[in-house]
Amino acid sequence: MSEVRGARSSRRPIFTRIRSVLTSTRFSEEHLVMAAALMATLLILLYAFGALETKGEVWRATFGGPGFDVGSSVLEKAGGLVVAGRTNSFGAGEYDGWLIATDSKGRELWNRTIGGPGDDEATAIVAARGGGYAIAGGTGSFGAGGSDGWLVRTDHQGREVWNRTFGGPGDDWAYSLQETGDGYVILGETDSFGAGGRDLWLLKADHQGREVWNRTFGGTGDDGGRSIKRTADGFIIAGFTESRGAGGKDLWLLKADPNGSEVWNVTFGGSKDDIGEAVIERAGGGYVVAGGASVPPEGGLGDAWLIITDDQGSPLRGKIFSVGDSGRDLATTVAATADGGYIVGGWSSAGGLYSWLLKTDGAGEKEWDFTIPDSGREEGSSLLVAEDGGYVTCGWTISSGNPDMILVKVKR
Ligand SMILES: [Ca+2]
Ligand SMILES: [Ca+2]
Ligand SMILES: [Ca+2]
Repeated sequence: MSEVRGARSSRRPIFTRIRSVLTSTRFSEEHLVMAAALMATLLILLYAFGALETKGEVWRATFGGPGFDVGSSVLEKAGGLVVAGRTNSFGAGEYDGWLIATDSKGRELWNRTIGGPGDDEATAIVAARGGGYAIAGGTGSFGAGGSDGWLVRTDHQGREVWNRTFGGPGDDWAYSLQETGDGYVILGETDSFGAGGRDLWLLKADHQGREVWNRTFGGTGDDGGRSIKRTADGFIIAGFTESRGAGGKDLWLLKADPNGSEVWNVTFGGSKDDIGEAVIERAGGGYVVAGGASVPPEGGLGDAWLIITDDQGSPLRGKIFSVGDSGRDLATTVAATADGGYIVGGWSSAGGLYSWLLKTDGAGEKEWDFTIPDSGREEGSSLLVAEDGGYVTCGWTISSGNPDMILVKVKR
């Protein structure tokens, strides 16, 4: 690992300029009443036009160099944030996994690259038992050939404690990670093992990263896992399957017991491609799945999809959302909010390629959505609900002319 300098951070004070103009003006006493009236009028106008009610950025921070730098997963820790992703601006060659710790306003505290000469990426980060972090991803630098699934344990400063690769001669990759109390479970896809094509891949490791078991799920088509959450009775998994369902890829929801054995699985979708990107357990039972639905007649991934199921995976609600009328939209992450609703993160290609937040109530009905200017995200990229109730998303921005990693805090 090596430390990288030169990352940039910027903030966008939306109302700061208004405030500075008002406070820098020298009011005479007789103008104070007029000024107060003006300010009251301004506040009324702001309110009338919804400005005070509008979602907006609290801050944004960008990190990167001349190459492509992107954030995939963000974690809140005491007094700050840690984001995991990848960079080909810094490190040991091609892409490297990239960890950046910031304070609570996105100002960098430290950063580390992880990897070798090949393509390496950190896709998920969790707090490790005993302090520090565990990072899952993929490595093309180390392992058994092609790419391998990758689990890296670091201390609280992001310094590597150990790393393990998992896989065979084909391309294997991890996308999601959970701490299980007695180790880790990682989810991804494997081209080395299973029933043919890619298979959904579930792997349990102990606290030293040594494999305990691994399971593959799928048939002769391409099947993959994107998101896993630990539940009281095992794991809930979202991904896609081409081997079963209604045709093309279907969104795939699987329930596994603590040993990784299947309890049930269900598919959602039509004849075109549908995908599950994220899943959470629902308060009171059942699950909430976010992903993409193909919408005829265009085919392919079309609109963002939110599905609420009971505890057996039977759908209670399915809602399809889009930004504008055209373009492709995808939900890549979902989290529960304190008011019993959900916050969904995704991207939209309507009018460019934008990162997008959608807030729903507990029934999945839209309350508001917010497009984050000059900010994109990739499949699987996460968001977090901060302790103060705001939202932090990660992804990339091309504001500097080439893609840099971005963290954006959006007010609740
Ligand atoms: Ca590398
Ligand atoms: Ca491999
Ligand atoms: Ca398969």
